[in-house]
Amino acid sequence: MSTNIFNQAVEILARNDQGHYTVPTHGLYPFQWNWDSALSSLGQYYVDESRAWTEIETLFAHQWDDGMVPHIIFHKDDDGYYPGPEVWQTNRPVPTTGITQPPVAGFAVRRLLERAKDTEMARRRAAALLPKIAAWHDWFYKARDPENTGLVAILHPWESGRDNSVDWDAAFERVPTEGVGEFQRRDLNHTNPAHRPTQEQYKRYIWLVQLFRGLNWDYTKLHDASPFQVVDPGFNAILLRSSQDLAAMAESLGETELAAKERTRSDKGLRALNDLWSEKRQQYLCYDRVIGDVIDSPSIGGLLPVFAHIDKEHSTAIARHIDELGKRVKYLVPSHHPDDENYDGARYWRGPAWLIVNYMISDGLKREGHHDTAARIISDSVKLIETGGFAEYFDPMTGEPCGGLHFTWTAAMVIEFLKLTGEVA
Ligand code: 9WN
Repeated sequence: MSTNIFNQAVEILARNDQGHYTVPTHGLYPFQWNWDSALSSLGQYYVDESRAWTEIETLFAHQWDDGMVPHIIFHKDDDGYYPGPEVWQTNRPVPTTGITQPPVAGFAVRRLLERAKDTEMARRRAAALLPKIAAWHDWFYKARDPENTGLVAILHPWESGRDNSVDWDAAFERVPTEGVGEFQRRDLNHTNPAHRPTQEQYKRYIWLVQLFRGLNWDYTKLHDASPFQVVDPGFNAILLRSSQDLAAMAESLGETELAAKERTRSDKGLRALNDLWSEKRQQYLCYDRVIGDVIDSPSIGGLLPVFAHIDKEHSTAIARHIDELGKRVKYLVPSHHPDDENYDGARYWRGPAWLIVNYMISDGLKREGHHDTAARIISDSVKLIETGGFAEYFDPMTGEPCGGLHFTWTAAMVIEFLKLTGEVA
């Protein structure tokens, strides 16, 4: 069974491979996405080590001069996706969007480096990526933390990677819809509308793009101009983990100054993250920077920090929290708490389980010694695939496959899980 699943996953990676980058799935997402590529490289490694590095190198070949690494790279024309390059108008040689996505590349590169069979090649390629990842991290602090708090804000829900999370609902109310002309969504041609964001949310997504476009994508202006500035603990934890991993790599490659800078940043960020801990919810919460208040929404964004090196007390509480969730759902980890009135088990980031998030959470739990909780997450993830195929996300109660099919990062995570558990040698 496991070998069969493994082979299917390898086939999906091949099916979505465009030579130097991979599409998340054909039709629904016909371009290169930022955190999809970083995480997918971990699965590609087992098929072709050199190809895994290429995936990340292609992403960084489109880094902006200011250090930002865009969320989508539009390598080829394709009118199957909206909003395309004509909406973003970022004026790049190869068009890209003008916002970013969770910076998981530092983590992925370290993992590739540590696993390397061809160590000479890996050290050379990691050394070339190091300053680029560092420049991206620098960009975050100058563009998204102007008051030097230690934590960065996202300015668009698409940056979080958790596009329609309940976390953004209240802050999103402040984003107007006036002036957004007619547009035609393409996602609904490929998937069930009940699994996707609503039309109202799409109007607001586009309004923000229009605002930023009007500011010529100048990072010095975007933060303060945006009516949506949210500090997402999950997003920050990914950045902090990447900083920690970048520091470790920098040290092993003799870049001591860079290592020290990334460590200092990560220590400060971890301290600041503590202020987002909720005793009531036993998890971290988002913070709305515009109104200066926490957002009391029990989503997976508040459990994901276990991926960074948070303190023992909080990682233990998160493990307990996930054990409790495990009694409520058939398949861990729901992206939103099932007891919350806004939970919706099939709608994208408002309830469904996602394998990439499962992977990051289980990685953190294992490191902190919560092996049973991690094992349950991994075994649920593999079961979801066995029954539902390689879907984009899954209903955590029923296991119903939702969103797009033949999904690259789902396949990559399955390869990771089967290798990590030793189910496939
Ligand atoms: C917008 C590609 C991406 C993921 C995101 C996921 C979804 C895009 C969309 O698909 O977002 O970026 O159009 O819905 O939410 O996490 O990177 O797989």
